[in-house]
Amino acid sequence: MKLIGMLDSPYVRRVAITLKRLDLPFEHESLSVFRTFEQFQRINPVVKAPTLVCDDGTVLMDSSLIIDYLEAVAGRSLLPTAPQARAHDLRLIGLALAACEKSVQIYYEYQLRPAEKRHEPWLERISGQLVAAYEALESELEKRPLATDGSIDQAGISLAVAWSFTQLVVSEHLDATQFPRVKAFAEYAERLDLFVSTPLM
Ligand SMILES: N[C@@H](CCC(=O)N[C@@H](CS)C(=O)NCC(=O)O)C(=O)O
Repeated sequence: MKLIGMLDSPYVRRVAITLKRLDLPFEHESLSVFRTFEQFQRINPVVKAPTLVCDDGTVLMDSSLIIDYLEAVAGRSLLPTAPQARAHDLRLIGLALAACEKSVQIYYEYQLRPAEKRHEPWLERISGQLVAAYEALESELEKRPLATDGSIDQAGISLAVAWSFTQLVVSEHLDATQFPRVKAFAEYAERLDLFVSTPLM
């Protein structure tokens, strides 16, 4: 299998960490959706990171769909099977992915759109959504902390990857001190070998 995309994308990083967590061997081609657009396009005309090229040549995209496939290959899951526990973890993952999406949108507004074309109401809306996602994550961790015993599952991977990415690209859009549990968990995750060997930068 070959993973295409750069680790400064939280979606690529969650897939790379999941591949390692599931002990699946893979190659990694660190192509940029911007700087190496045409090279990326030759592999996946839609130019979405992450892209996974399966051993039979099938080209997959979207991190959650790729992770679904990886779990089928590995024959095990990083989600609980009991419905209530699964719903809890899926809620954390949904919030983390929303935080990634809002961070990317804010980042693109500043990096890609000319300043005179920026639409303030849209920026306010997505910044509010970003904060709302982390508020909900903080409240979930207050109710039920994630384990910090050396293990990590998909909810923890997605949450930590999202937080580190937000801190890297749009930290000025939220006050990190408002989310001490999210921050502490991400710091725990970033010290794990899985994360250290899959650096954001
Ligand atoms: N829902 C997708 C989001 C992937 C995504 O938006 N990736 C960005 C890079 S961080 C990308 O491909 N951007 C280029 C584009 O959308 O044209 C996932 O989970 O993989």
